[in-house]
Amino acid sequence: MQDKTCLGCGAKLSLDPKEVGYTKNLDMDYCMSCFRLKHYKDSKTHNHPKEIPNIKNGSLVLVVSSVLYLDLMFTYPINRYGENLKIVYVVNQLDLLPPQTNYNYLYERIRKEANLYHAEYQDIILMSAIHQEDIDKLKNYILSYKNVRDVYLLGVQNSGKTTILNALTNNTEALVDVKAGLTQEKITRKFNHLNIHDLPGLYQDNYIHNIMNYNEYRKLIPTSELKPVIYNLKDKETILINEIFALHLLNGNGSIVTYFNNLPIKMVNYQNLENQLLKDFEYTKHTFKISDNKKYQITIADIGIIHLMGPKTLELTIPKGLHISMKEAFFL
Ligand SMILES: Nc1nc2c(ncn2[C@@H]2O[C@H](COP(=O)(O)OP(=O)(O)OP(=O)(O)O)[C@@H](O)[C@H]2O)c(=O)[nH]1
Ligand SMILES: [Mg+2]
Repeated sequence: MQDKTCLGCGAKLSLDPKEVGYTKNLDMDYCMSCFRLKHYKDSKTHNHPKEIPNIKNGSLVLVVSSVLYLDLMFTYPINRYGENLKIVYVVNQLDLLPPQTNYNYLYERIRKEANLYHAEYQDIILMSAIHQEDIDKLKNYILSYKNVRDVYLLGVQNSGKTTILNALTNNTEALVDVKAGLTQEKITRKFNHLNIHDLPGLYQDNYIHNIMNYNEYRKLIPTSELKPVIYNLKDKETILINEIFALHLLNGNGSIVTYFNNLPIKMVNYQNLENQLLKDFEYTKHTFKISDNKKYQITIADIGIIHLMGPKTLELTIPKGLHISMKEAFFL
């Protein structure tokens, strides 16, 4: 008899409390951890998956990324996971960006980034898994690969892989949530004649789940449109974001546009910054210098984006263990 797997995360159901798919009763459809997440929004167990499952040679691989953290999109060695893979980059959660976003610019900017990393791919698709018309287009796109039998959804945690699986197959049994590393094992379903495989997320160490527990970080991760908030900062002025990030202008002045999940932001006195940062974390400082007058984007882990134009020098204070990058802006 085949092992029964949890409908929520794909883990093998087990009566052993040390296993990820632990349940008290093998007649249950969900493991204990998924049951608690589904019904009580509580998540204390489930470790993050680290293994990359084998991908059958010649398959179609949809590499899914949230539009929020495009800075790392082309850094994963996808080609190494199988041979003759047909790789398609899917930029999801487009609805998080302001409605006036210029998608042609976004697309060309992503292509430029792909070239920088010498990424090989069939296409780049911009979409929102929550929009039915985008899902319908994706269905037709997948079906246009006549010789393909297996389609894999691969990408970092929270990029929306399981949401896409559910939408493509009209089935909401698999759990979706901002819980990082929710899907534990491959979940396979039929879509027409194809097998669609939802893979556990590629584990990104230095995202917000690395420094906070689920109940804290779930309020920070954006799940709906990010409203830009503009600050006109002068030389040596500082803003404090959610008491854990600070941006200080070392040199230059002008507007800074922040995109976060309604996080509280206020101007503070730099001399007194240490006392205003939450004591729960150790902090590090990063200095960025912009010499030209192009628009740049600072991406803070999976939490938000700051836009700014040069020339400027700024210092960012963030909790130690979080990823941060500065690149030419992906959207305007
Ligand atoms: N606004 C918006 N939210 C989305 C979209 N796609 C997924 N989400 C949300 O993003 C969160 C993560 O979605 P999942 O489908 O669980 O992500 P995943 O890639 O399967 O994550 P792991 O299983 O942890 O690797 C959930 O809260 C989803 O509701 C989208 O297109 N737009
Ligand atoms: Mg998932």
